[in-house]
Amino acid sequence: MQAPNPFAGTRFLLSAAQLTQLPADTLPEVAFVGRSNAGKSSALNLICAHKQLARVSKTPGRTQLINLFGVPLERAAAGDTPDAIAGRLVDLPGYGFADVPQAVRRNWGLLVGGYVEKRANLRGLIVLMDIRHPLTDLDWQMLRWSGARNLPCHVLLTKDDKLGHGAAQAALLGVRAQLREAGSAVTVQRFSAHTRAGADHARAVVAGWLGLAGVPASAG
Ligand SMILES: Nc1nc2c(ncn2[C@@H]2O[C@H](COP(=O)(O)OP(=O)(O)OP(=O)(O)O)[C@@H](O)[C@H]2O)c(=O)[nH]1
Ligand SMILES: [Mg+2]
Repeated sequence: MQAPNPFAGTRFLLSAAQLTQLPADTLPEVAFVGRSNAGKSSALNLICAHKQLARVSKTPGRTQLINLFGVPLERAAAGDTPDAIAGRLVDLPGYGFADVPQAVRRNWGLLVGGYVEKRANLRGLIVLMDIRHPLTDLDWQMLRWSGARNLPCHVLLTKDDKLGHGAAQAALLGVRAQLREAGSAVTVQRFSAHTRAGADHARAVVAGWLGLAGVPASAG
């Protein structure tokens, strides 16, 4: 029998346009970040097995909000408070889209940079990159921000279904080699929200970081 998905029942909590609007930093958080259109929302939805949890967009980069989702506490632990949450998943605004005013770019840097560098309860960062266009300048920037505070970081190479197996595997090895060369300890996997390839592993990494029951903390 398949183990129950620890993210079942995850629900939308709130959107924050500024860091001051974030809830108190008492619960563990895992954030999803990446180039706009990389597949962040699709990955979040697949991990939570909830098709419409995070909005999948046709027009990339329009919203500059931090969206937070609550992962429910296991029923046994929640006891009399069935709405209690164990941690949060955080969908950060995407980067790298063309045609946005300088002010929007600056705001993105303040919002996402501030969150990734300073959020005390952030346990790990999932960085999503289209497997056909990995490691852009802003991807490296994200990896530097997380590296600067020794934050665990795991890369999902998304839209794996767009490449044949050989090309996808070559892309994976190429990204791993570049990270190794840069002295980075970041882990990488292939992922597809369409075929669900890599979903179980990604879920285990996130669950491990959040300390959810039954998942080894070192997953990944
Ligand atoms: N083929 C394929 N398409 C995907 C996959 N994941 C996402 N997409 C498509 O890519 C587009 C963007 O997906 P989103 O999940 O909205 O990406 P996002 O990173 O959240 O985008 P923004 O929130 O705008 O930054 C949508 O049209 C998705 O259907 C995948 O694994 N395979
Ligand atoms: Mg999105």
